Amino acid sequence: MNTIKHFLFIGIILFAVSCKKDSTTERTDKTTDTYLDDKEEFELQILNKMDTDMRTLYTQNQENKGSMKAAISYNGQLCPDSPEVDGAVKNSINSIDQMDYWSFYGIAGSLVTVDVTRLSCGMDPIAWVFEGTAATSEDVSALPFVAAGDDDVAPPEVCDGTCFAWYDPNFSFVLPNTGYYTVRVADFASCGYDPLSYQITLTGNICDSDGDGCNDDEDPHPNSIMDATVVIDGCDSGVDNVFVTSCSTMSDLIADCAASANNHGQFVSCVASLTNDWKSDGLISGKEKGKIQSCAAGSNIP
Ligand SMILES: [Ca+2]
Ligand SMILES: [Ca+2]
Repeated sequence: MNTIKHFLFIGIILFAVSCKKDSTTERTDKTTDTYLDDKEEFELQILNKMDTDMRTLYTQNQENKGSMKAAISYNGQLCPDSPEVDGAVKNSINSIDQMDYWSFYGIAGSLVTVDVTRLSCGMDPIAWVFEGTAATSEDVSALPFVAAGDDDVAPPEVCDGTCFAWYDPNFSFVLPNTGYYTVRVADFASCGYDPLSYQITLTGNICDSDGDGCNDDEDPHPNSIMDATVVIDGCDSGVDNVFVTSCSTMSDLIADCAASANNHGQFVSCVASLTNDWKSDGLISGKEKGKIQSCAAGSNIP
């Protein structure tokens, strides 16, 4: 960069810094992003805040498809209000395949907020959310784009006066479908050196969809049937539908019998096996066992 360009670049940064400091000095909550919903517009915002050299490098990296095909691994599943810290993310301008990946599970219609706070002051975090999970960085880019955030809230005060003053991501969106999502985190226009660390926190109805204390990725019934009593094909046994294990209710296990049975006899036999166990374990009385069996026998399952 020649001297004039250099001062022009610094001048633009200082101008940007002064504008931001005047407008926002505290962390603020935002509801749904509207202006960031469009992926291309978001990319444009990114490009616009780069100087020429950085933009050229970024574009070259984007065009280098080979570096986008790196196999990825997920750092873990994000759960609400449970901050996770990672320090492995690299400067993505120089190595665009060095991004961080997290997953979360959520149900359609949930409002989810992603907050990324830099712990290394030299970092400039940026985050994207895609629907689904994938095995390579290129495959992630091909997933449906959901939302992204970049310069949304001020970095921790301790970082004032260091490096660039680009802000940290804090953005909200509504989940279009029930299932797993990918959160991709990268460093962008940092002045720091690897590794750059950050804290990521998600809030919203994610991770433990049925609220039974078992995270979805370990819950054999992530959407447990929580009816007050055991109901089979409309027949209410009147027996309390309790958790048989920490993650599954009686009705969950009866539903499993319904799903796996090839004929009605198999279903009734499968339920009988369950109720025998529950009676032995003292969960139900002999009379209650009879009520559940009666409902199973009278059902049209399968
Ligand atoms: Ca659960
Ligand atoms: Ca469950």
